[in-house]
Amino acid sequence: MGVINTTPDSFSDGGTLYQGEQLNMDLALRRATDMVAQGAAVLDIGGESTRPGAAAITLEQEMQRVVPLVERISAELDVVISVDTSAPEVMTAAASAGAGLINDVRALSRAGALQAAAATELPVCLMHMQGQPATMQAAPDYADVVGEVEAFLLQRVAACETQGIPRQRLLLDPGFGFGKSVAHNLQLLRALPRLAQHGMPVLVGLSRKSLIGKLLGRDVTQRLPASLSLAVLAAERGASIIRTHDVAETADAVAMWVAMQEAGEI
Ligand code: 7PJ
Repeated sequence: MGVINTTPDSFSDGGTLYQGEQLNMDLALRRATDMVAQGAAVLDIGGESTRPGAAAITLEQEMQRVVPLVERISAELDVVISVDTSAPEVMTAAASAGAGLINDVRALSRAGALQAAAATELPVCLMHMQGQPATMQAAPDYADVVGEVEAFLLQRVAACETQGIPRQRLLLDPGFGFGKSVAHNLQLLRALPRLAQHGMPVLVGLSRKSLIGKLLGRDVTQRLPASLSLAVLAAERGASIIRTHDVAETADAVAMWVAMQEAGEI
């Protein structure tokens, strides 16, 4: 899953698709085309920056950033389009514009989100977050991080099923970096097999995240090698979808692991 950020202030690739105040659609489409050529099966389009301390955006801004780009990519490329949103209105509009997956870092917790997602009949990725983006990294706190993340996700699965979204249509994501210390992130990575055992595909986003900065002292521009290592570790532990800013490199890294796996079956 390649990340296309339409936010001017993303921590990882902030504003690179902007010309002044305006999202450049041609640049965004070129980025999308490159990612598909490099092996992305899914593109994740987001309009809300959830980095710690990011400015809140209005629904209108999010709609304007996301929906026209979904429409354009869906018209021009053969790829599943994921929409990274918590807003029910954006889910509905993006589905009409051609989105194939809803990716909600708030796990359909906003008022109306369960209903809107159900009505689209699209698959949904449910992610765990402790707290709110502005403050979530201040003091992440768990008695049992793995148990609590798992229990939260299963409770959201039950809420989806009640609303008519079957679990065959759900993906789970522990939400690396979303209200997690370095130790919490590492414990969750170790425990991915436990999350995967529920039968729903596991999606992980570790690309360029701050745990790498904290562990290795790397600036955000120097986190590719560690991101690739984390991608392979996650794949090995059962992740089905790797969310990444660096599609070509991640595809190669995971392909080596796949080749090794397949050699065992020859
Ligand atoms: C994630 C996400 C993640 C899912 C972001 C960033 C921050 N969606 N959206 N999982 N992270 N499902 O790109 O580092 O980890 S935004």
